[in-house]
Amino acid sequence: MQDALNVRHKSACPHDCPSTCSLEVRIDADGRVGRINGAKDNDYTAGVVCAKVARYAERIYHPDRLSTPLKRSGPKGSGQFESITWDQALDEIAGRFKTIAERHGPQSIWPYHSGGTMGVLQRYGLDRLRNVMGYSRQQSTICVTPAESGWLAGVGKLIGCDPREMAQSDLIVMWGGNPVSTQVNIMTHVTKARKTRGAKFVVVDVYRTPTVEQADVALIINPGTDAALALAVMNVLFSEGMVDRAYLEKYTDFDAEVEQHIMTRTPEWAAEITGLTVDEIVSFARLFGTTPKSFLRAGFGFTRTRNGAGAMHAVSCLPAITGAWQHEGGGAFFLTFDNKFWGLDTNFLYALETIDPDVRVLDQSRIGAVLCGDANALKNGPPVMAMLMQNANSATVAPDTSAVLKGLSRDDLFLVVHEQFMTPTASCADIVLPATTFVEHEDLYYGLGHTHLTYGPKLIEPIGDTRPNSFVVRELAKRLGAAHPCLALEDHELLDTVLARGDLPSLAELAETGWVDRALPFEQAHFLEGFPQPDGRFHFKPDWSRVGPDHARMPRLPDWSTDFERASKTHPFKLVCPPARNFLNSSFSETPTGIAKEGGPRVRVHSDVAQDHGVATGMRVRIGNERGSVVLTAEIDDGQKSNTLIVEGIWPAEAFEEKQAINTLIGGDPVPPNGGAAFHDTAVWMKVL
Ligand SMILES: Nc1nc2c(c(=O)[nH]1)N[C@H]1C(S)=C(S)[C@@H](COP(=O)(O)OP(=O)(O)OC[C@H]3O[C@@H](n4cnc5c(=O)[nH]c(N)nc54)[C@H](O)[C@@H]3O)O[C@H]1N2
Ligand SMILES: Nc1nc2c(c(=O)[nH]1)N[C@H]1C(S)=C(S)[C@@H](COP(=O)(O)OP(=O)(O)OC[C@H]3O[C@@H](n4cnc5c(=O)[nH]c(N)nc54)[C@H](O)[C@@H]3O)O[C@H]1N2
Ligand code: SF4
Ligand SMILES: [Mo]
Repeated sequence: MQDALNVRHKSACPHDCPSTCSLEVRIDADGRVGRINGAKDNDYTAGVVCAKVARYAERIYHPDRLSTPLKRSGPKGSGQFESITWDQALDEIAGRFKTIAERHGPQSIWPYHSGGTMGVLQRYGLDRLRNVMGYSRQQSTICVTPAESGWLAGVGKLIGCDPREMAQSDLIVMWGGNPVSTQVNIMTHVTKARKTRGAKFVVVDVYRTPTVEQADVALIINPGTDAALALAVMNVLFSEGMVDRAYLEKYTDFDAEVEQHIMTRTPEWAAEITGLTVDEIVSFARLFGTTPKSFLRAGFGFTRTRNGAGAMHAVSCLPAITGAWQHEGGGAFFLTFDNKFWGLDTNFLYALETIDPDVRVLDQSRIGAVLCGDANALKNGPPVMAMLMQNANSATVAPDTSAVLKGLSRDDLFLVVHEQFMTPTASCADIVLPATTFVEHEDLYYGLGHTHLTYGPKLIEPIGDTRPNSFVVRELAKRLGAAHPCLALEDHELLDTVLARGDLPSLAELAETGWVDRALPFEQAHFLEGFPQPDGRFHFKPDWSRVGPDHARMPRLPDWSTDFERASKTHPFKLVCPPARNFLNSSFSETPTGIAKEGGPRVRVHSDVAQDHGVATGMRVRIGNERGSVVLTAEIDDGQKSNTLIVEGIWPAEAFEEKQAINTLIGGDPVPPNGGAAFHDTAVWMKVL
């Protein structure tokens, strides 16, 4: 605890944003958190944070913060609760968990965490309790899995070139991401390259985002067609001789079969699929093929579709063909999400050695199907009868929201939600526990979009009677008889221990420096010593069976797959639901500034369609499919292809006229080969109201 007032303290942003900014948090003279800035001396953050975190005090001191444990006093979902003490709450949870485990087996209890905080302790620390008790495990698929699958298929590990190298690039390709809104620090490094080297900035997206507005070249394509564009670019690279054959020979599994296949995927073929012109494709390919220092920065967005893993794989082939990986400022980066890279002793932190491999692993994204008793989603095991949810607002963010709400509201489900706010998920709970925010507890944070491991200390006392996630885990462990050395340590001791066991700086040192930079040496980050694959090569012909169980649906060679939700006569539009700039997933949709800036749920409709349908800005429209329908306000905008509809932001159901949130329309079927949700892959119809 640091008690100096009127001073800036080092911290880290806890949110699910790959920027993981190093922060300077001002504690004002009255002991309250004031303005938050980006750390100037961290060369990735470089003094910049997004506006929503700069005004974080609005969230910390929000009058609606949960401040005491609550017990349901009315019917499920009625929102009627009474205050209870922490002891009462914890005793009741432990008692119910014991009875349920005796009656239905420990696997009928499903501890569940998501990305509300990304701290290594406060997010994943729940796994300690789960592992020691033999409760059902969680496959965390809601965010990165389709992208990860595609990257692992070719590259082999979630590591890549240092993103700070973008400043040394002559061409930066932002593929399927919107960093101006979703990880603003990328733009700092892009801007440097543009200013100092005149670098070109290309963005591939499906609508005119704030990032597209800053691009030199914007490629606006039909949703789900990225692999076709990537293949056609490869085709031009080969037909115009912009290929590094020596590199392909030395570092990849490239062969004649791959080349012949690529030669069938012409710009004409891709133009038809993507909606781009042949010229647009060819000139982008030429720019890429003639710029050695080209940096491919892959986003998540283009992979949130049923053919998304294949799209990531196809896109990741591009720098292997030109050999861009060899150059400083060249190559590619997606995410640094690799245990060995970060170096913490996660075995100890999460009691991993206590895992019983026979315990089933339930898919986080299929929470609706799991709770509604789908045998396949339950892995043919017992029904889930109890849950403890931390950092998760599944009632709003998960796909197939109708099933999620039905499941969370089951009378025979004992639901505990640990939250900062009374979210739609918490409203369904039997017990609601009030949670601290990041300045009220301590943690370590992986910089998933860069290479810093950053420390966030406890800076203020918890608001009201809030407690960190780790407190709940420890207290339940005591009451349930879960014994493991990691559960016996206080947060500070535990973090210090896993740092020491990982040969990293101590917590005291990190408190001084703020972070440790885990960047790899150039040769390793550029895979000049080989790719992290069993044969040391980049794979054009991936072994998808090593990536996930549903591998039979994956193309054997890099390719565009038609295996996704395509527009049809009855569902003529493709709906894409990307993040809102002023929210962070569902978080900040409770802060007045966030709400005011975003305005309300809106759907962007192209003017060609608007004319045909008689829609104008401000009119109410209903969009839907067999999963349900939602009512939104139309906004005419020609930033996307005419059959694409855009709805930004994961608004709570109550923001919608009929109290149906947008994810009602999104399918809960897992994305091949290893799961994940297809948030941007939905075919819908539209009616004017
Ligand atoms: N339509 C649509 N849906 C999407 C997406 C999309 O692009 N479009 N994106 C998807 C993606 S990528 C993701 S990652 C998921 C995110 O889904 P979630 O991780 O569920 O969403 P968040 O809003 O980030 O955080 C959930 C909750 O965590 C709480 N929280 C924050 N810190 C703490 C803490 O320290 N302790 C406790 N107990 N609670 C805390 C917050 O108050 C918040 O309500 O949403 C997915 N859903
Ligand atoms: N302000 C803000 N910041 C955030 C979040 C937030 O909700 N709000 N969420 C955080 C989280 S959890 C994550 S995972 C990251 C996500 O960060 P991003 O990667 O930026 O977000 P995505 O939702 O994955 O969508 C990115 C872009 O992909 C585009 N897209 C959708 N479909 C396609 C397609 O088929 N092809 C192509 N080329 N593009 C497509 C969308 O239009 C969108 O502009 O952002 C994080 N940061
Ligand atoms: S939400 Fe992202 S951009 Fe904003 S402060 Fe946090 S890490 Fe930085
Ligand atoms: Mo995410």
